[in-house]
Amino acid sequence: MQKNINSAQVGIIMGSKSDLPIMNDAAEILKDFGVEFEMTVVSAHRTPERMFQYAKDAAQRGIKVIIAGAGGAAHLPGMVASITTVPVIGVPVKSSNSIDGWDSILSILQMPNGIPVATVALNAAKNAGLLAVQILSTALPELAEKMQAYKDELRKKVEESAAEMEA
Ligand code: RP5
Repeated sequence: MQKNINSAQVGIIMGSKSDLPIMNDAAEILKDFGVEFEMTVVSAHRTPERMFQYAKDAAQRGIKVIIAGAGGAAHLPGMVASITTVPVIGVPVKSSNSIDGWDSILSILQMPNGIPVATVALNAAKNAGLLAVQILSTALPELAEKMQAYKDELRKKVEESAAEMEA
């Protein structure tokens, strides 16, 4: 699934290989939902030309959603969003160069008007994967059904916990 670049619906990119342990959570969700994706390293600061090219080509390669993770001075999601019309979900990573995570969060969250990035919680690549599935499912009823089943499962688990606690 990950290697089939041509049919990938979601592009997962990250500023460094060191982000992979966090970003893998997005990949796992996409695998669970059967969504084709690609995954690679694109650094805004260390490979700006690569970042530009990735963002420039994404739409015409068929990418529908980009999930971009970075830590510290996390400029990757915002810069990619400035270049492409593809929606970008930003994952702030608490990386080795992050002071406490807030730098990553605010670098991704505080975008200027006109260039939105859908920012998830710190290290919340799982939610980024789920949000990507939800975006795609607006045009894919089968995927929407799977998402409904996922939510039903969450509800059941909470109801079970409540019943246990109340017993
Ligand atoms: C960011 O710097 C990357 O996204 C990563 O979160 C952080 C540290 O990168 P490495 O020094 O581990 O390559 O650009």
